[in-house]
Amino acid sequence: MSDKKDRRGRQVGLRSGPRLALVLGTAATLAVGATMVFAPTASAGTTLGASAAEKGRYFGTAVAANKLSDSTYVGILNREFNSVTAENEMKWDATEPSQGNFSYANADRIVNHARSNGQQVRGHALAWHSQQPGWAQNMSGTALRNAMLNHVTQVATYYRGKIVAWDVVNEAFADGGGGNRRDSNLQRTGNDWIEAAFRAARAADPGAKLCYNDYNTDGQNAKSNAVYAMVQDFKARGVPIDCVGFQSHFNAQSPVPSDYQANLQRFANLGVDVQITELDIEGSGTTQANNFARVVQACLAITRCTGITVWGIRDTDSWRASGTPLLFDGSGNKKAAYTSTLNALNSGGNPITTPPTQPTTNPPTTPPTTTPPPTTTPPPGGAGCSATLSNNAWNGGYVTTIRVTAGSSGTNGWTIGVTLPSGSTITNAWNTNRSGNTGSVQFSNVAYNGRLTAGQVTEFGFQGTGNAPSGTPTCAAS
Ligand code: 9MR
Repeated sequence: MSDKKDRRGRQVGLRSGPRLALVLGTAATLAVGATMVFAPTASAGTTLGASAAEKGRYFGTAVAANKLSDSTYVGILNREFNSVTAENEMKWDATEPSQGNFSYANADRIVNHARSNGQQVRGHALAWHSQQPGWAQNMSGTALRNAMLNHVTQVATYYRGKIVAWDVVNEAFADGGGGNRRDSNLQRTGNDWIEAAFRAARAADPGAKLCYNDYNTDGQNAKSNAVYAMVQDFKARGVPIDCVGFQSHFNAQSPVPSDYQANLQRFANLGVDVQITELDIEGSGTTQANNFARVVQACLAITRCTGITVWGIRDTDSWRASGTPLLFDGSGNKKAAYTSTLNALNSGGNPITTPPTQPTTNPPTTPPTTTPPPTTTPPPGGAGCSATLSNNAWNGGYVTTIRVTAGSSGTNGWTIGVTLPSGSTITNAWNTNRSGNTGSVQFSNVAYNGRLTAGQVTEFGFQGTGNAPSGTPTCAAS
């Protein structure tokens, strides 16, 4: 084994192997399995990875395989980060495009790049309702359960020894006040599908930390309470779970919660690691910089917060580029948010000059997914678009998710019409521009989700009081 470290404090000559353990440095963090140990070096304090390493943590980014030929992108990636997550390349649709045929080329490009640069790898994501291959979307019951377990087993086995932590299950809880599981084909195979996935992952790669990962669980709310209860139950019953990922996609409607640190701490107190897994914060300037610093400070204040991953490198690499939510601008220059993040990592915290406001409700942040068209429902004929709605309702309120599907000509933009029942009022909406909040309400696309290719799908949502809407929304494409 080599104990050589490069000038950024990263282990080089890293050997893989499920049970290999390295212990180096005074601030060593030990992860059994694909072991990565961070120790302070002379250059700590000048890059995100080195500064995090000095605190015994990692600082990572999501990486897209098709950007590994972009020299600006790769320059920043290699200089600043000591952990990577494949943004899409390890998802089910990417790794098992037809049943039983596994395809790892793009994921391997990321893993190999990371390993040759001494960066650790987070695995994302083994079992998820979204980005399933068409063949899995078509399945149900025992056949789907077995296919999912086989997928978990095969992928976790293939990468055994190379992944420090896996997002075994992603986004399995519904938004809104009910604290319910999200309805999905996987959920319909039985409530125990999550623990079955964790057990399969543990058997396949006993050295990887196994995480549950979700969004809108960053503060204490009905959804995070439900995840908390699941983790508590898993720990009590010996279901293998080691960590909880908090995606931390923040914007004006969903700011860094005032109880962010306290919420992460309560999970850590259950005996799991916590990780900030997909951090991005829309905004600019001082406000954005202060929010990034707050997140870093929260993690550093929690002994079991083992690291932070930002969801992309430059603003232009982001899944929501128009919100400029990352640490580098489109040219690769460091933003104020970069400096505040680095300073917070080095000092354990910057003063917060602009405390974020806390909304009265904690709005969900359903990601605007642009998934491939399900093979079960062919795209509607002709130009135009179609929409369906689904609700998560409770006594006095609801969250509605609208799924927009482009017709055969695709869309440059779309407008959806929904009629609310009498007494119903929308209090908040996301991933859409809204006009009106009672009666007949119109929603149109925002910058990042208007352009859809034929059959492509995107989702937006809103929260309201009173009764949830029903029926089929109207959809007009431009
Ligand atoms: O950033 C990813 C984007 O490129 C994909 O189109 C999208 C498809 O679902 O997934 C994005 O990543 C998501 C992550 O896998 C899970 N949490 C929400 C992220 C942002 O949507």
